[in-house]
Amino acid sequence: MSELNRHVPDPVRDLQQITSSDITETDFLDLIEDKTQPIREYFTYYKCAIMEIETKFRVLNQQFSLSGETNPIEFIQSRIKSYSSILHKLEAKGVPLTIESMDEHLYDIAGVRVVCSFVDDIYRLADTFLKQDDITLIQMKDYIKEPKENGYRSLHLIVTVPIFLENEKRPTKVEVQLRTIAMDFWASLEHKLRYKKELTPEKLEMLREDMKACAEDSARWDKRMQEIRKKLEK
Ligand code: 0O2
Repeated sequence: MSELNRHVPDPVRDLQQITSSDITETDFLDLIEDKTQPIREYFTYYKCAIMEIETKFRVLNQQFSLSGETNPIEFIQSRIKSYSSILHKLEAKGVPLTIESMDEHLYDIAGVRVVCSFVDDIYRLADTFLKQDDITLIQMKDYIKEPKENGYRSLHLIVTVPIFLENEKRPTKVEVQLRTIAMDFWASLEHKLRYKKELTPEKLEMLREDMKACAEDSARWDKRMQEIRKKLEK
């Protein structure tokens, strides 16, 4: 059994242990606590990194409004990747299913999504954020300038941010996704489509085409709204 699996809650395995020995409820809870401790430790680092990144964007949002502009950020959403998504991604990458491998190979365990009204604000925020001297850019994917084949658009930044622990300064990876409200609306609908397993291939293909057309329409809307704002500012 892999290292990661050993640390991940596994009700079947734990049930087997309970039925094969006289284990009390307290022992059972201790067992769960003990087995999941190493991965929970990593998850705590990722949660701290999310807090750091969220604060940076909240500060930028406030600062932009000082110069008489409206706040560029509509909302921020953050999440830690689920155990099962981590396992699937490690398997898909063909790398060891260990906690160390997870920390090395997966860049999106901590995810922060910053949603703005206008495309220009996305680039301005990203630019200012990346200039901060404690942020290191590992990778940038600009799916706004070059959308995915299905129409997906967003700006993805993989960065490290240091988190300050009791005896250690620990650079921690976070994936930041910046997108407009329209891009976010599209992505959440497309995400639902991915899990519609009961659809026939023909229906699925039709919906994919529809989604692609929607992505193009909404990109045009984003552009027009941006132009209207520019005129209003003038
Ligand atoms: P979830 O549920 O958000 O965690 P890499 O991470 O670089 O090894 P990947 O997945 O190709 O490989 O990276 P990419 O393209 O930067 O995508 C990372 C994340 O962007 C995805 O995470 C989604 O959140 C989002 N994303 C990318 N493409 C699409 C898309 O076509 N549709 C939607 N709705 N979201 C997309 P996860 O791990 O797939 O999912």
